Amino acid sequence: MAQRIDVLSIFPEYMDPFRHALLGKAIEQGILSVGVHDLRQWATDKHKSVDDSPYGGGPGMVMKPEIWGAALDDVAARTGPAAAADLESAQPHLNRPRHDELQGVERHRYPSAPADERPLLIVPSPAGVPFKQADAQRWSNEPHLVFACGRYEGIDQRVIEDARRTYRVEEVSVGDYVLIGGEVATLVIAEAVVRLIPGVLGNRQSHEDDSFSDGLLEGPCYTKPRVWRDLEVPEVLLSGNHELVARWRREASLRRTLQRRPELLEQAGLSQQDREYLTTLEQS
Ligand code: 6GU
Repeated sequence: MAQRIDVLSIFPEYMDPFRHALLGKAIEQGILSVGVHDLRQWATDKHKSVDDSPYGGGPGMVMKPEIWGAALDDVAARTGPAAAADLESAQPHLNRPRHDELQGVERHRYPSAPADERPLLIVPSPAGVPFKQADAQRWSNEPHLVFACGRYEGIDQRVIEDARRTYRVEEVSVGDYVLIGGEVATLVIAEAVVRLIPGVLGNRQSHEDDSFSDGLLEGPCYTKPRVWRDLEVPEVLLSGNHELVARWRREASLRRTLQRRPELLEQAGLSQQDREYLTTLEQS
């Protein structure tokens, strides 16, 4: 099933990265189709205004509900301006050799079948729930994702309420800081999701080893040369002993997670051996 992403934004040119690299390749391969739509196409007054002052007063502007309502209706139905041509990849990648293709590695879908036929509307907002790798995994199975990029102080909340009639809706934040609008957050989320769609990255192992997939941060990695500017690659990685290498990597992961994100250790699935190793670290 080819998956589809639509994006609504007053700055559609922000979505140009979709046309490049992995995202562009997914489009090229027919794995993904993307529609980017200028919200102003649904503005009705002569200045094509999309915002107004907030009820209750205060600084900033709020995005108007009528425009968002009409735009979201059209995107769900692929009618009106939302029926326009899809985004095209910036470069033809189709017949290039892939450095990430592994022979004999089966394609994998993350489990979860949406029983609900409504598309999923994602509303990036600093006031949303934190976006996590588990969300990326769930959403990589969705046939149709729609991103609503707000600017100014936000979108009139009734738009989100009303959209639940047509969409399932999730409001998410990409971190504890404030961006000018939802566009860059949309790129972040879309990249995290699309790389998990089967066939977009060459092999499954490469995302099962990702930071967060097992609840821990990934440790450091090395390549040739063995010595570079007097700095040596850790000896164990040259040993050819897969079991020792795996244990070293696990410990490097645990060390880094303890140092940088200790709160992750509470949720990670740790073995008795992991716990003993952490105890030795905490004692030194
Ligand atoms: Cl999703 N949007 C905006 N505007 N700011 C953010 C964010 C999203 N996540 C963190 N900061």
